[in-house]
Amino acid sequence: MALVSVLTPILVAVLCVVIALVFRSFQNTETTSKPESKPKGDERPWVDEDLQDDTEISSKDNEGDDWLDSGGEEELPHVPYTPTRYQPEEMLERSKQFYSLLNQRRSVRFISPESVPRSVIDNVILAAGTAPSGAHTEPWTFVVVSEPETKHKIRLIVEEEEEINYKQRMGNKWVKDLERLRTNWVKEYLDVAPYLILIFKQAYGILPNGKKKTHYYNEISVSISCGLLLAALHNVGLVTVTSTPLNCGPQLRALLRRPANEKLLMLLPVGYAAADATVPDLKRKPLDDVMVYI
Ligand code: IYR
Repeated sequence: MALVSVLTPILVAVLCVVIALVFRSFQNTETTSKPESKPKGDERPWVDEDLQDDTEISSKDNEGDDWLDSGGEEELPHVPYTPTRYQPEEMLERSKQFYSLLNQRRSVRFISPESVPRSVIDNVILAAGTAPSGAHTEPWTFVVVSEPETKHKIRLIVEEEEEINYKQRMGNKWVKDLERLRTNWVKEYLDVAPYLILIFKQAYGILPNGKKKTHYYNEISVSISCGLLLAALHNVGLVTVTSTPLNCGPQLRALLRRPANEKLLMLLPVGYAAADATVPDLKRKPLDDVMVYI
């Protein structure tokens, strides 16, 4: 009896320590582990952590003198600009031609291994770089990969993450919505396409003197430039599929040795369409469904 009464406080103390430890380890797994399935109510499961928009730089980051002062850049002369004007009939004809060209663009997942002239790739990227950008910061980096070993490493990273995405992170509704497009985590085109273009948005710039520069609206700017890139590729008869590998940014950034201010926005496999390529028979919305005249 005496022994029991001596042991009781010790037992209670041990029990308390065990409960505290269990509670702490539970809290740790909650805060440190990557969510493998998004909680219900998460409206944007396609926005991964790495791609959070850094347009609004937090006050913490803005402190200190590692940022370029406002108005810290040299003055800019303004010069006359007289873009080409066309007669109304010619405008109409050109608008039809351009629409007809773009209307033939499709996302293609079956790409031929045939080689593509490197100078064509240079030019489509120059075209993409003509996009407008917030305060003309040009916050984009286009990484063009043709080395087979690097393409294969990219494939391994993307397929490993995408398998988890499809099976766990995306959720039933999203996976079901994609079923009719017949896409899954197996991405043969990452080995086969002669080029992979990885488009990074620069969340901020880094000047030669080491100062950081604000990149206003960087995600919108880079997205516009991606749109121009898609049009430029289509214009030369090449195909691609707009892929956004969820949760692959940090690993691909490390593989391609890109700095921490660059976030992967898009990955475009580029080449000619395979001879036996197919696409889903999608229809585009009619004008009345997408335009409102006021
Ligand atoms: N990133 C995945 C899933 C995917 C998502 C959308 I939205 C698509 O239109 C197509 C695919 C993938 O590339 O398979």
